[in-house]
Amino acid sequence: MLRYLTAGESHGQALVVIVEGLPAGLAVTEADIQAELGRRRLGFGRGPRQRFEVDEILLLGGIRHGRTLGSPVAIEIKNTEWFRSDKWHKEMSPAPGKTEDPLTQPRPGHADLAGMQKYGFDDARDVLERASARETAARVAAGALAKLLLRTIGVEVISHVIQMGDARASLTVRPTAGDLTKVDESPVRCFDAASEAAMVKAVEDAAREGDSLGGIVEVIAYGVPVGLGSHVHWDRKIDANLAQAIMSIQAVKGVEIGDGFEVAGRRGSQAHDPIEWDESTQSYRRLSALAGGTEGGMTTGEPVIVRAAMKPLATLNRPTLQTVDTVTKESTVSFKERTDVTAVPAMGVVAETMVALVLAAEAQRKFGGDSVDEFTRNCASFLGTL
Ligand code: EPS
Repeated sequence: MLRYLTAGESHGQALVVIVEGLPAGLAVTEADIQAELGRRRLGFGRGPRQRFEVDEILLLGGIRHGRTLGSPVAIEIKNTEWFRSDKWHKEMSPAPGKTEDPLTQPRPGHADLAGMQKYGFDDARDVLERASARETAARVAAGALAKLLLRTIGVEVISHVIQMGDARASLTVRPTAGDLTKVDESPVRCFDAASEAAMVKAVEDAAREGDSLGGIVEVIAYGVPVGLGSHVHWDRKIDANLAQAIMSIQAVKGVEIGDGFEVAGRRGSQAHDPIEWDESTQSYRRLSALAGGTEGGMTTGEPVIVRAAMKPLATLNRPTLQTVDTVTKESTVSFKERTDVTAVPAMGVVAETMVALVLAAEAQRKFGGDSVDEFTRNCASFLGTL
């Protein structure tokens, strides 16, 4: 099974990810991974750090002459911040010592206070450095490999922003795999051009007031073969695994598969995707996409559609959130840090990553194979039996 571990703190020296279980023979270049990391830095509303963070990577193992070896792939992503100032060398030094500037006004909505209590820390930085969404850079590097593997069986995973604050896009037309460049060119990664201006304005308004914004992203995976995941056991259901993966993204508080929340209010006769036999392709197809391409915990062969709702960031440029100083126990407002107004466009790229990692793991579980050739052959052979 494909598995991966990330390590590293936001202002530490680097992030590291190890991806184990990839087949041998997958063509990978540094540029493939860089491209995905660059996409994660996209989006109007990010803070100053994104302008200097370059996500410089080092391929440490598992790849030789542009091909995976079947051994664990290890990737290091340097944190530009560490190399820019002495402050972080001191603050994040692994050597014994103590900070002169502990953060003791935990932000409501962040991991700060619960983490301080759970781990016995008196400095919120001991928690927030790892809770930070900087960690998603390491996941995106892993996701780049998952996307390359999925591409060998014709799967493409894309995303677009469908809501920014209260500005919502029309969902009448969905981007296809070929539209990803157009989505990425939008300052808010929105495919619906008519809604883009309202989204940009929502970000500008929040920025002016020192506030932050959440939103909703939709991920669509095209070309997913029928039969990934299973109905036979709770922890093998693909929709459950997608939900867990998406919910693990920092600040995501809601997950929807297809139109899951909308169909809850409909009658059964109006809530399911009718099935039809398509003579031209000699295959079944669904006439709508309410179920988001999954039924009974398995992919149906239709596009997989997952939505992720992100809460507004808990760090504000003009702090107004009530909290308590953990030393004096006096009421105060949470500490001020340099921050993004919104990270919803970037979260879309991270959500693609998480969907790709789940689908790649399940595809490997179904089709197996120690080499990419064996993996693709097994997939084609299965599809040929349908
Ligand atoms: C983050 C806060 C900001 C973001 C960071 C995630 O960092 P800083 O506090 O250093 O300005 O820029 O995201 C990234 C560095 C990144 O690469 O996505 C947070 O608190 O989660």
